[in-house]
Amino acid sequence: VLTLKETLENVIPQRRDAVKELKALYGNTVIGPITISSVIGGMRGNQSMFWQGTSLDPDHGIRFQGLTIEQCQKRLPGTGINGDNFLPESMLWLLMTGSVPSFQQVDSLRRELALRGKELPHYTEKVLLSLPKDMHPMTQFAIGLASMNKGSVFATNYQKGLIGKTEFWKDTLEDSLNLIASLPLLTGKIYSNITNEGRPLGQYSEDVDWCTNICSLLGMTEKNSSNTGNLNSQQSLDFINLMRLYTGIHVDHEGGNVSAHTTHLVGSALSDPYLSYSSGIMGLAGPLHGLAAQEVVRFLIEMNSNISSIALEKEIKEYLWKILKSNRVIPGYGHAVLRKPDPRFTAMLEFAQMRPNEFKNDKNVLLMQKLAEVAPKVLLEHGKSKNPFPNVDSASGILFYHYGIRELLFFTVIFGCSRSMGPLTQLVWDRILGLPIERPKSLSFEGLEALTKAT
Ligand code: NMX
Ligand code: MLT
Repeated sequence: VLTLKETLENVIPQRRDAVKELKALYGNTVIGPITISSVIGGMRGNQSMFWQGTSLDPDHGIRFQGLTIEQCQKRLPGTGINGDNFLPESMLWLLMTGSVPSFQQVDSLRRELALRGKELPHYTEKVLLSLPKDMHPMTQFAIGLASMNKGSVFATNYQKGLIGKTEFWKDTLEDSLNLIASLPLLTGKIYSNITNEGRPLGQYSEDVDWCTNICSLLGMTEKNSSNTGNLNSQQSLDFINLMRLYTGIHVDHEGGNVSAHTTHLVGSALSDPYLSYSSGIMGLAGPLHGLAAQEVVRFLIEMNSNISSIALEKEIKEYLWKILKSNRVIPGYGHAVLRKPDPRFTAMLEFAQMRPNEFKNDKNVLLMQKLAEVAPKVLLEHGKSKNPFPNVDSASGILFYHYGIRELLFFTVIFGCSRSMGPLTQLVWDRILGLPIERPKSLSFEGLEALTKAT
């Protein structure tokens, strides 16, 4: 079986030629206007980034190398055990190479990552242990990742002048695979820092998949002595599959989202993958982006303690209006690009709906479902948000909470494990294609004003 790197090597020449030809033949083709509104409006709608792995349709949502979530669920390999979700390792292969892997290819990548990730650098362990236990887990995450730049193969070989531009991608791939592989231990370390004075909650194994290791290190398997969630064997299997589903579909959301764009921007200065993705994580830690995952859980719990019954739509509406009138956002709703319910939200919802007995008495999960009916009506009436529908963060955190992960600030770390795969894939491709440093032109008020007079 060819490795991921060998498979990539076979794809590269044709893709390099195609991009070179596109630029040579059509480099001057105009692809859209840039308006003053977009310049002072977060560049909304500007089609100005090159991004290969995923694309986002406002009405139909995310596609991974052209495949919908449903198609990925049908076609991407899992463990081979009936009922198991596809492995995020499969998604990584798809994003990197553009093709659906075979079971053997995924299994070899699973094994490769498990071997690469079997220990954290000692200096990273030391840095993490020295952090205040109440420091936000996303800050710990970004610091941990940035510290790993000390071992970057790309940065070391670049400093020594050992590699030429056409070969940059190889060390970038090496670092990216090492980074992704390190995430179970890094995540486990952060979780044990905030819950267990840094003492391990579970075991790492070279024989299992990336998500099983994440779950084990969070103490979320039945046989763990800590058994964080007091899970029985069915719940423990379900939790691992929830983790596979979640981390399989949060990998990327085309290039313009804050975490992906930041990783790409920082990487364009030839910062190594650790520094680039650490910056992406800092962007993911914003409440309008990934931190909404924690905000939604806080919001659902608070709302539940303020309403007398989930069945009383009137009370839910009043609660939502109170938030809107105080100029706050309803977390988990709205999107910069999507104009329909987020299919990632639907996939997470379906996970709960397929297990009615597990969730029938969980009033937070029930409220999450009810809110998906009520909040869009309120947001439509409010009339501001261009998209009144639930986004990806609406359902995810509360499902993890159900199984026993109760530290709200931690949810976005799980998002960050998944998001590594898309932006780091693009970083490898940025280097394969030799893309230049990103450096758009900015305009002052006077500069914009002058342009209005010119037209
Ligand atoms: N609740 C209240 N107001 C909203 C919401 C919401 N959920 N969504 C948008 N608006 C407001 C928005 O604040 C803006 O108000 P103003 O004109 O006063 O600045 C107005 O509606 C127009 O915004 P849009 O153009 O619809 O949205 P935009 O593209 O600027 O922002 C989000 C997109 C996702 C940042 C925005 O919808 C939001 O803040 N949602 C809540 C936070 C959230 O769930 N974020 C997670 C996104 C997914 N992720 O993981 O990254
Ligand atoms: C994401 O997954 O990155 C979010 O939905 C935000 C976005 O696409 O802008």
